[in-house]
Amino acid sequence: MESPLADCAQGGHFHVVTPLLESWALSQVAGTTVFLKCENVQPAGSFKIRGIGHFCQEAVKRGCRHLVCSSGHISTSGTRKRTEGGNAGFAAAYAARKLGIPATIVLPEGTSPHVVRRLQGEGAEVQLAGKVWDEASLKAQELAKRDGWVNVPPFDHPLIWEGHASLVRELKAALGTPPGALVLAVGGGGLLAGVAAGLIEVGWQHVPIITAETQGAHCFNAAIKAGKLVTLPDITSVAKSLGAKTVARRALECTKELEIFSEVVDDAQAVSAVQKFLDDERMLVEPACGAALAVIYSGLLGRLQAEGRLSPSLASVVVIVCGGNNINSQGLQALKAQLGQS
Ligand code: PLV
Repeated sequence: MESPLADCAQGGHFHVVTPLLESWALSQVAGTTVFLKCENVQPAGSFKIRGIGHFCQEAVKRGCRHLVCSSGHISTSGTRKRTEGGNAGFAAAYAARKLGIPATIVLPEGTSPHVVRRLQGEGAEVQLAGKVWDEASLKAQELAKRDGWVNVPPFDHPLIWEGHASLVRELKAALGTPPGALVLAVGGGGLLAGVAAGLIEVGWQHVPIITAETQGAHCFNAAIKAGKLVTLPDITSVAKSLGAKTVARRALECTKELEIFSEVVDDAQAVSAVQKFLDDERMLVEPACGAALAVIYSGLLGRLQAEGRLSPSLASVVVIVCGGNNINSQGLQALKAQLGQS
């Protein structure tokens, strides 16, 4: 059997080509054919492995011997605070195992033992540092000063975008002709920057992108409105995986090169979309992904069409089902209870 490194040297990658499924239920709601790009079935649970896998492979080619990633978000449920593992951390741990090198994932103190065990199960060493992610991130940066150690950025790096761009190449291979619009969630803007790069690469730069954020994690929308980068004071949304306080500069630049409609939904719409999607498609995703699905379920697509901003007759709409690890049936019930939906 070939080693993962040999595989990597031959240009192999760690993500899988994901299914593009037509959704009858979402098509009914949208009044147009909706395709789901199912990133929820990627190794490590989300689209993140595309960019992070690529970044880690390139880092190793350039001499990296140890990967470091700070990941994890504090979430509050009632009076209880707990830390969820960031999807970037899961992807980095997975990539490191495939590359056969060690990974250290730095998480804030108070991270649930479940998350620690899962990352350790991927073979990663887990260090707990600081009370919040920013402090864990400082620790990771300090560790990355060691010889041969490299810090894995969750979204703000050209190699991350290059990796995410593979998603658009797959869309082109599966669809042939361009869709009428693409829907995706924005946290730090890495997915957006990668999809934009992919669209430009395959000559589909005229395809409009509808970006979805939740109120309280809306740093991209805030930046568009201000015409410059904005740092949110705090992340108050339950969609913690969208919880970057400042979007990547490149994401804001994309608005000048492509047609982008930035939408903000509230937590209730994102969580309700998660529940509807579970019932309609039998797939459970994080509220971060629910934000994108809410563009269809909450009628925002129809509104953009009614306002004449999007064509009333779209060829099809592709929703990027970004996935996410921080959800299970109990977690969904807790979110619904928190938002008065149960
Ligand atoms: N989540 C990253 C960064 O958080 C993380 O470490 O969890 N959907 C899901 C399921 C995600 O995990 C993320 C990113 C996004 C969407 C947004 O992607 P981005 O950051 O590239 O815009 C802050």
